[in-house]
Amino acid sequence: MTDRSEFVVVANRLPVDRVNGEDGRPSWRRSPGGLVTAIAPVMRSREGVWVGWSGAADEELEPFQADGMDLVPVPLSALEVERYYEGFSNSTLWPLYHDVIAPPVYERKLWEVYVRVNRRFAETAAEVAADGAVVWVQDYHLQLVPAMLRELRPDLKIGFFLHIPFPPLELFWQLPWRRQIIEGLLGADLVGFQRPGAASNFLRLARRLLDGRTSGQLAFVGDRVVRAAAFPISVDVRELERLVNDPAVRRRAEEIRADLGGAKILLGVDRLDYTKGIAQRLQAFGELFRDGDLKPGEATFVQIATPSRERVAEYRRLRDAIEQQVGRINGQHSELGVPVIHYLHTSYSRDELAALYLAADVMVVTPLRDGMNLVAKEYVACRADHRGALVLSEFAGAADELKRAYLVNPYDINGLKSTMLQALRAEPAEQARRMRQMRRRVIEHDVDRWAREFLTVLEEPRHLDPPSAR
Ligand code: GDG
Repeated sequence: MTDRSEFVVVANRLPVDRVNGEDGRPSWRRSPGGLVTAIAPVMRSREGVWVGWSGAADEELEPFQADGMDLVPVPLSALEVERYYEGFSNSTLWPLYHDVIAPPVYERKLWEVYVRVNRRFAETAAEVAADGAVVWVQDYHLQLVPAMLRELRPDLKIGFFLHIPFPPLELFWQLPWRRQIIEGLLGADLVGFQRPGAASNFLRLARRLLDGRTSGQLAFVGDRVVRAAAFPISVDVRELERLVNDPAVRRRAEEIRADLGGAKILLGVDRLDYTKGIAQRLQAFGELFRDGDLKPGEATFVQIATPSRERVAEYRRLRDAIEQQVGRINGQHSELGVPVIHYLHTSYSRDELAALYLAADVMVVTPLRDGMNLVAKEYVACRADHRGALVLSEFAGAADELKRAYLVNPYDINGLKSTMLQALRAEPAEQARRMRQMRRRVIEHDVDRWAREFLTVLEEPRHLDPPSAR
């Protein structure tokens, strides 16, 4: 692959995972997940390339093709993985952007490597982009790329999308490198967020830090205009409907129900992350047994906790705490052969997840802060039968759209308890009424639409004057 491309995606990870074939030779398989599904058709129609890291440290790979996509690997050394990825991205930015639920680490040596790695991504993107190409940069790992890339290639149209929340000024102000991050993002023509509040937080910071002017969604930076707006991400509804229509998946859902002995099933599916509110929901569930509202065998909680960022200390502590909590609750309330919580620290196939969604009476999604939360939307997309209930945190971006969920404040344990009971005891007609409305929203606003809307706004010709000139 030598040609430069009209459409470039830049993300921390390439959209493929390495798999070892039966002959022991490695090959690549497309990673599951909405982002790749949404962007793959655009990649194909525009002959796009994807710039990202392969996932293995100290590996130099030539550009390659996989699943019909042109991929350009960016190498990272083991030290860079530690300081840029586990360090600045996941120990500084992730907790800071999620309401400082865990204390962010501010260390200069992490920042220095974040800058160095962002520059490498920007340089690679600059090499592969054709004249006037559209470049779409993804997420918090790469917030300096837009400005670095603009410096190298002023001809490009640059979009940036942040998948996680963007904090209010009062929190963002802690960051020793706050100005550099805002300047980095303002290198884009369009900065997309999950929620309108995040876009406002960003515009307020741009005004305050750079003495800039803003008007509505626009920030005026020198002779440039930058737009900041919300583009709530969504799921691939068609793929999920295909999964739940598969007879094998339906049989599996029945099998799960039978294995759990006819108990009502509450389900949690999360990366094991301190932002997801797993401890709060388990505490509330345990107390329902303590109070005598539920009996073992009547209801059971299935918590899938997908292993995540296990080299970051905060995540190891979280795992220990959750596992201790599950042990305590089961120890106190289970009966022989009838555990009240089924805790599974592993990752499952999409088919198994779909079967679990189908089997669950109540889906419990209680993050303390979440950019969007796709699990909530996946559950809704899977319930074409209009059964099941969704308990959803007000602090997930998805709450803006899924207004007919049973909305909760996950910090309010009594509120969580009563809402989980209410959802468990809802009449089928009430479940159907709520589910129908939520489904309408998710079906109309799927992940294709998310990508299309972002790119349409990014590419629309603009004749905008600063507000003073109007
Ligand atoms: C970030 C933001 C935003 C989970 N376990 C397994 C598995 N999953 C899949 C789910 C879902 C995805 O992973 C998780 O997405 P979420 O949105 O729930 O959360 P984050 O990972 O934190 O994602 C978030 C998102 O980016 C997109 O912008 O919504 O707010 O934090 O699709 O189904 N998939 C498989 N096996 C598992 O065990 N195959």
